[in-house]
Amino acid sequence: MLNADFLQNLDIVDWGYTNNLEPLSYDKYMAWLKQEQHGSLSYLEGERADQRRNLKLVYPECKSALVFLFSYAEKKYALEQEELGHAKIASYVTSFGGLDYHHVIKDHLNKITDHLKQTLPTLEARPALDVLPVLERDLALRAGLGWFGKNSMMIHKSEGSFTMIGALLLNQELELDTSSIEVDHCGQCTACAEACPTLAIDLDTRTIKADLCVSTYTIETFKDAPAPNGYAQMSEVFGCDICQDVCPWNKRWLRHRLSQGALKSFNWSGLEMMRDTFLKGTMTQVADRIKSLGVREFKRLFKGTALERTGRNGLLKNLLHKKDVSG
Ligand code: B12
Ligand code: SF4
Ligand code: SF4
Repeated sequence: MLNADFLQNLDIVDWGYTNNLEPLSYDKYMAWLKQEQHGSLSYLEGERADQRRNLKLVYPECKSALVFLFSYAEKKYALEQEELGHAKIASYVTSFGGLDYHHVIKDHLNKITDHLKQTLPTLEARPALDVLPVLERDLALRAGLGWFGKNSMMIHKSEGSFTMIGALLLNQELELDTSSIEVDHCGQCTACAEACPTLAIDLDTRTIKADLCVSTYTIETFKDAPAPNGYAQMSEVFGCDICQDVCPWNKRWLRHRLSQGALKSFNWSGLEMMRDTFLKGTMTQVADRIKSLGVREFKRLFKGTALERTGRNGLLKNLLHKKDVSG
């Protein structure tokens, strides 16, 4: 139905199928909201929280789902081999040819739908990728693709956690085996919580306190607001990968990958502007470059990239809270 070469060309490293429309962790999600751990992320509350209870509340015809893991580990580690400046941006931003991953993965999901329709002409599929009120990590769990790490990431045993989850909600069941649920492989490890500079990880519930997370502050907070304690000393200016960088399951991926030969060199095509603005020089130099761009100019230069979300002013806000940015 889905051949390996076709999927590999779309950077899909694994996929799974489930006909279980209800999350296994919905009660944990609701408890998290009740304790107000979602902080300023109000789009996770209310009606959109109710809808997460069952895929039918998002797509009434839904009978099953295919879930795909899109890996960006190779590109992430290839970039780390390059000579870079002081400021860091989350690796997913630079891993999809400079484009916002939503556009790229949605395109891939549409290609998969077209492919499936060749043998299943009555199939209807709705892509789920961040925007629909779906607990995507839980959906990946039900499709057998990994477990919830203590940093709350969906971790795949051989692919690690540098993956994006994309799903197709389907109007019919497929003749496919449903996968068994992956067991927890974190064991006694607590490396992610120890490494998180803002103490955002709650090891007991395997969730994060969203307002303490640098990812929230740098990607989801657009106006000036107090930065989480510890942020000023960090290099991160857009997103954060620290709790994944230290994870033994990602280190294991890298060890295994390097045992097969050198990483492909990083392809800068489409990323030149991002490199020259953000990934060279000191933090102050980066801030100065952003200051010199007007809001419209920034929008034009970074159109279609993940950086569009915060825009010029949001990024400048992130930079001006850095200890080593002068002026
Ligand atoms: C809101 C959001 C955020 C928020 C809140 C993050 C969070 N941890 O909740 C912020 C802005 C901080 C954020 C940051 C990031 N995000 Co985000 N985010 C989302 C979004 C839109 C919703 C997540 C959500 O529902 N959170 C609610 C909380 C309660 O859920 P949870 O943390 O997963 O907690 C679950 C576990 O605790 C679990 N659980 C705990 N114990 C147990 C025990 C058992 C037995 C079981 C079954 C479950 C379980 O139950 C909870 C409920 O499901 C999803 C897309 C989507 N629609 O799902 C992407 C998503 C989670 N984000 C993603 C990514 C890549 C990131 C970043 C890495 C980006 C970056 N580099 O900065 C960081 C990672 C930070 C982190 N450690 O989580 C990916 C994760 C891919 C993966 N492999 O896991 C997703 C799935 C987007 C996608 N389509 O790929 N994100
Ligand atoms: S993404 Fe960064 S700030 Fe957020 S929990 Fe992980 S290490 Fe902490
Ligand atoms: S760092 Fe350790 S505890 Fe955290 S997610 Fe990875 S294996 Fe689990």
